[in-house]
Amino acid sequence: MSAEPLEIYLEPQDLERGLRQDVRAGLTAEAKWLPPKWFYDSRGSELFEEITRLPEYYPTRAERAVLAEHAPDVASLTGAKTLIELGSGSSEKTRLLLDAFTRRGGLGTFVPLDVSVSALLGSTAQIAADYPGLRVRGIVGDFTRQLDRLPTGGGRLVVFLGGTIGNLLPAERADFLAAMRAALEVGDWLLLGTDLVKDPSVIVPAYDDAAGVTAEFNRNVLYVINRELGADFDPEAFAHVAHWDPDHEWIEMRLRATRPMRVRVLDLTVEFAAGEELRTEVSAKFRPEGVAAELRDAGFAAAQFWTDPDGLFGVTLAQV
Ligand code: AVJ
Repeated sequence: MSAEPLEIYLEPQDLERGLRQDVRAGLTAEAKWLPPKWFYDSRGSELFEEITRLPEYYPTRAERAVLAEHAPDVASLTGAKTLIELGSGSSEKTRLLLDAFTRRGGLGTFVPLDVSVSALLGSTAQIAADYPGLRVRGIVGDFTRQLDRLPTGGGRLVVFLGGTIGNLLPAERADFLAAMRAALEVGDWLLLGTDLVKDPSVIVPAYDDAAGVTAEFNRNVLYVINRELGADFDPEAFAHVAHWDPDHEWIEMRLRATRPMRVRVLDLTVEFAAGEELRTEVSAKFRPEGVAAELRDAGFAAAQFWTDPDGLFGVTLAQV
């Protein structure tokens, strides 16, 4: 079957309004920040795919190892009819699940949801071609906002991989998991990927690679704002910073102004002092007991917790 036309719940004008709101809120704050979702235009999505292949970036490989081992368990335990993937990107690792479901039989529909139209167009066409008989319904949406638009009807498995849940701050995470629970019915399942707390000497290089791909990915958000909002950032005048916060157990990406700058964006003039940092991403790392507790607080029961052989990355299967 060919993929169905993308269902669009985030029109370009909604995206642009969201970007304007975030830029205004983040760049007028005392400590400047931008949310990470704006990295992912087509260039940013490509750079992220390149990151997943870097020697230092272990999460993708570790999560793939878990899925390679346990995808058949996911298929048999859930017996899902519909697989929904939030923040699907290329859906590359999800193929391990689709393969297991194909061998088992019974999965009828795959629903990837992402903010990136370019990523979805590529992934839905390829998956539809490679899994004949599978209905592929791509949804353009924001996983924090479009949970009420997911297909209904039970027999659902929602997968949220890559550790992307770590991009949410703790309070946002609680809201997100509660909304997820509310969107599901008793008997539905959630498969959640979480990067695990480990020595910062392993984490920091994953976010500050030798080849500079992550630095380019980080600066891409400034190119996006220049293009979409007509701003005049000089992205190359910002240095990439990866900072491990031991109290919160998260890594932050920041952009550090290498000289004083004045940036025009929207109706704002934004001043940067030399050395001032703009936070562009939080990527939280988890402890297994913490993941279970957060899921329990949101009304899920953790059924299985798996890690890769090196214990780098955790995947939890939970049920409502
Ligand atoms: C796609 C959110 C899982 O936090 O590790 C990669 C994004 N940022 N390198 C992550 C990212 C810097 C990634 N997630």
